[in-house]
Amino acid sequence: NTRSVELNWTSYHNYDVIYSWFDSLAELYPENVTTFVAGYSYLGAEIKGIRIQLRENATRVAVIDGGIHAREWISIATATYIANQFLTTTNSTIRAAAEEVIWYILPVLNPDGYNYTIYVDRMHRKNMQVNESVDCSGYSGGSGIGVDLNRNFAFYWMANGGASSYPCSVQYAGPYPFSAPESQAFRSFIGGISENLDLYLTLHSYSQLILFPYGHTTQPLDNYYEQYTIGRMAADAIESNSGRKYIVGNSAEAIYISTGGSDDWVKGTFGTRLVYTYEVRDTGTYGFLLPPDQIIDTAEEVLASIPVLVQQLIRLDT
Ligand code: PAY
Ligand code: ZN
Repeated sequence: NTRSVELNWTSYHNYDVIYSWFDSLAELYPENVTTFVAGYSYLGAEIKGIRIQLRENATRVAVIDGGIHAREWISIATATYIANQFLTTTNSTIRAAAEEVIWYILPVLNPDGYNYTIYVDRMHRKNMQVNESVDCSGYSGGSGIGVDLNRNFAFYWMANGGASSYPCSVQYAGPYPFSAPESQAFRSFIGGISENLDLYLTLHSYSQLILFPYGHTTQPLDNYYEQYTIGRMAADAIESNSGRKYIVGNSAEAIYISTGGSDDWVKGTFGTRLVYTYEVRDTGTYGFLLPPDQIIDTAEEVLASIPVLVQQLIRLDT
């Protein structure tokens, strides 16, 4: 019998601690929680997730991920906070939403990069893949290490800008789509559950935005209006929770043109009805270095928007 591990949200934790906590949850809630490994990182770390099903007859499936970018620590802490709340909340609205859906939560899609930001270079964004030898000294736009996983997905890969073929760039898209083991792991994981996938929520920081596909064009997607309206409702729920304003729009117009993101790939490949990229706190005061005393408030505001997304999914179905 392993010792039970508890997590807190007053500091940031490395993936070993998070994964041990997952194991404890699976022991504590054997009826509702299982862990799974989506695949392995470049350096061989597990990309581990937790599956939460509170009601036996739940059929809708949702994925929440975080940490695709190494330095965006708050996305990881928010994902674990949400998992914990789904299991322990006394708020009936949150509980009801949690029960409607089978949740797959993968807080650390880029474990190697996350460790590197904890122990070596706090501002690293990419994974830790070794690129073809190229001298990045004297280049201020990034380091030679790694691929930007959010440019490595096979949907309009490197097609319309906002991604780079230069290995030193922070937005290096990799030599070909799915060249990174982490994006491959995500592909095979999603491939296995895509059939009933209704909601994909990918957490990033920072800017306080609720983005939806696509990143390669400002041209509205098929259900633009639906995604926009529901995104707007989610932003309203956030604002009533904390007073924070989140701007809603498709990626290309609300932030910038980009290609090869996980959101666009999920939408473009599987047609998943609701796909959102949340850029959580803040708007630049601390940026990626969001102090740990803001973890709970940030995670709470994100959590407050989840019942809205679930209720709208149900409405669309009926
Ligand atoms: O879905 O359009 C999208 C992705 C947008 C994000 C990206 O570049 O991948 C936006 C950035 C991010 O979270 O990585 C925003 C931050 C502030 C950045 O590094 O530019
Ligand atoms: Zn990001």
